[in-house]
Amino acid sequence: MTWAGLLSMPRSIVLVAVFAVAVGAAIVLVLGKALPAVKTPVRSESPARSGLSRVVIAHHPGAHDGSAGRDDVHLDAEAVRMMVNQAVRAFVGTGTVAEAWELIIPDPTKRVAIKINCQISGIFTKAKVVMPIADSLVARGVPPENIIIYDKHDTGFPYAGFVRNVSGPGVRVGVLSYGDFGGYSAHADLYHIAKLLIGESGEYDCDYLINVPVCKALDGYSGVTLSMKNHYGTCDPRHLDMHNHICLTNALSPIRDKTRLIVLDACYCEYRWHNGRDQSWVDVLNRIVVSDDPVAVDYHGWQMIEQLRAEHDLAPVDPYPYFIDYAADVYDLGTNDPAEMDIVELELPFPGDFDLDGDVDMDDHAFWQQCAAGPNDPPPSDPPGCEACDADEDGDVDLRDFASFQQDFTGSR
Ligand SMILES: [Ca+2]
Ligand SMILES: [Ca+2]
Ligand SMILES: [Ca+2]
Repeated sequence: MTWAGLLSMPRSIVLVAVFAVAVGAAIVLVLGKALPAVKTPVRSESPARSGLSRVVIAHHPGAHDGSAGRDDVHLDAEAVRMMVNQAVRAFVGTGTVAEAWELIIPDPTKRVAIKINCQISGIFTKAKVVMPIADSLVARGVPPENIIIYDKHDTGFPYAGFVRNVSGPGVRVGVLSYGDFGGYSAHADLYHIAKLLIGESGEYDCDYLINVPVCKALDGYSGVTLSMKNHYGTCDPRHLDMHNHICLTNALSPIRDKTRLIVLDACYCEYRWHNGRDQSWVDVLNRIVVSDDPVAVDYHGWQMIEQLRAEHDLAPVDPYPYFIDYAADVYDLGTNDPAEMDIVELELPFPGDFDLDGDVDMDDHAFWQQCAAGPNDPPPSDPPGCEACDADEDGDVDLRDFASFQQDFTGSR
């Protein structure tokens, strides 16, 4: 393989032009206030995949540190960052993570609300999952003070790694139950988040919403808590007919139209509901699920929960999570049919990514070259880690291993 051959190797990633802005869109009026009528598509579409809901499931076996702990502190920040960044990049379909965020956030002068779930102290959205998102928003040009991380309660904050910052410099973090970001509203439907999302107070008026839920069972209520249920407590206080109300909440225009991305924190998953600190039913999954289809995300999260329950000899969740079916069939919020999904599974780190930065590029090639000692000779001990270049595991780093490296090459991203 020559140098020229390496540089001209097939590259499957092709940037596709962003969709033209839809024409003739009507102004949507919600609660008497005009909202953006056109939702700019997030994804670069390839024709073969158009019409399907893309769902990216990233897995990094090194995300959890292997200890008995199940909190933020027990996650490897860089492994989680790789999962989040590569899942987002693969979801949008761009060459680089930065290019992906240009499409997710078309206008960086707007405010971005990030919904987390820190309702209880046993399972919660972790700061190490949200930090790569916030960092990418800042890199996109969003002022840190325009990034508002919120939940209704902060019960899980000490274990999740979040610290309230309501008015100081930097990314804002707070809870609606204290009125940090506008508090209650007279509007029954939007309830706590009216002022945050539709600017009733003139102070927040977030134009973009990113949902970062957790993976947990909710026996006795909605069966599971994933992306759609994550908005329920902040938008609608009623627990009657919960399955329909979860769907109604997610059908509200400010939530449906402002949601740019869903990043399911499935580093851990609580497969049996427990309201408290006891983490006996929290397992390690080391996964991140990214999509903009809340129904597809919830379908996959639900399957993960059921798989864990089966492994622990538990019956399926009770009640059955009807809201996922309703959301697809009645409310048209997405799809729960895998045949209508473009499911992308990422196993991380990528083979050939020797410097563990999420790509296989010239830097990795430079490392490979230092390790290549030819057939039948062991690779040098310096630099350390050369055994990673022995793709066929026959004790040397030679041209056959280079053929594998060539296959894995992605270019910088
Ligand atoms: Ca690399
Ligand atoms: Ca070899
Ligand atoms: Ca690189």
